Amino acid sequence: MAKLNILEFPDPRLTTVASAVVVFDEALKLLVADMTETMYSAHGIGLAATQVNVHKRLLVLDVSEEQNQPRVYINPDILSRSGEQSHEEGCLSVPGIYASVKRAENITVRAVGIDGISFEEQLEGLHAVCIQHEMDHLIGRLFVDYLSPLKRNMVRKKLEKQRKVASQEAEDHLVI
Ligand code: GNR
Ligand code: NI
Repeated sequence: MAKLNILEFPDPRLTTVASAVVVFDEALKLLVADMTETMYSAHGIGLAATQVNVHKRLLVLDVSEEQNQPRVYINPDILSRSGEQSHEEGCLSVPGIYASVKRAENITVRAVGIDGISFEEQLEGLHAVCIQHEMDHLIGRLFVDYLSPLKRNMVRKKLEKQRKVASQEAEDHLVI
């Protein structure tokens, strides 16, 4: 297995619209295994293929307490949505930034599993939030896109600053 590189905002590749998975082969299984490892290693509860620069409609998630229930959704579709919830969201592609986002409380999802078999699920709460967040990635949308342009610009500047500090620190370690 391998840990994959996660793209970060405002990388334009994160705005790519993913296309449907058509081939269910060993390479797809390997991608799912690598994405799952990458998600756990980054302490995320979900990861969309878009975030690792693979523009196919698939995502992995694990919203369990013990982080021992990985799930895969290939070619996911939301068949119905109802209710409303606001949750404080974060994103591995927007590190260190959190904002409340309003989403549907209940959704019915249809997707295909790694075995190529279609399934349907009713989800609520955090599981529903996470699927909606991941499915947004697959159409090139980030949670910061729900913020005002002003706030989004503040996010961009904060990330730029974080990266500058991190690279300066890396340089310091080289010199000393
Ligand atoms: O790890 C993550 N936590 C999270 C918290 C609230 C709402 C959504 C998420 S998903 C995020 C991982 C990620 O960036 N997935 O795309
Ligand atoms: Ni995300």
